[in-house]
Amino acid sequence: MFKLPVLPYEYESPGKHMSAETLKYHHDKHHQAYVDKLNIALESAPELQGMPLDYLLSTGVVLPDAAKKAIINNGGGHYNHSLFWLCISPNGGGQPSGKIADMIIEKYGSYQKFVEEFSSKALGVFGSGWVWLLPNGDIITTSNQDTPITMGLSAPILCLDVWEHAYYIDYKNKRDDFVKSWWDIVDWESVSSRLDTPFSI
Ligand code: MN3
Repeated sequence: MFKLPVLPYEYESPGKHMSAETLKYHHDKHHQAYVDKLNIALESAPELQGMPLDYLLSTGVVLPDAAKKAIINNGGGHYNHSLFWLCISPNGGGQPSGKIADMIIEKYGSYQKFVEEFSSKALGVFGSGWVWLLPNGDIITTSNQDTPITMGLSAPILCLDVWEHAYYIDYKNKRDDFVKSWWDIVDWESVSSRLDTPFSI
């Protein structure tokens, strides 16, 4: 049985960048629903129970047809949100330093250019989806709850949820305002740690 992870900060603490109301709905309702539906899907596939989520979403597993779509969608939802909560912190923001900063500057020239590129991809996602930073510095997007590991790519180190439920309460339809504000809560220490220890669940 998969479980909803506890947020590593208080609902109130990201403050004006992400309200407690948004976090409560997003974590307690949306994320919880993915966990619940994933567990229900696995009831019909007992041979997969107890397997790590990374494995269920990887290219190395053949999922039974009856449960495949539900596992990809809800397992992806659980994986993506679990990483998303770790990417932000009330003490976040500012510029990255160390290895992660070197990687970004080597690939994009400057932190600012990287932010522009990532933000522009975030605004370019049509409908619901995600933006990802991979350990090699590539920025990619996915639709719905698709996740890079299902595409055979490395575990992502940073992600941004651009589903409307991630920002509508605080920013209404203004995804660009949400993305701009989100940089002020990105936890670069956490992002950097995933260069050494890939995210796994
Ligand atoms: Mn979401």
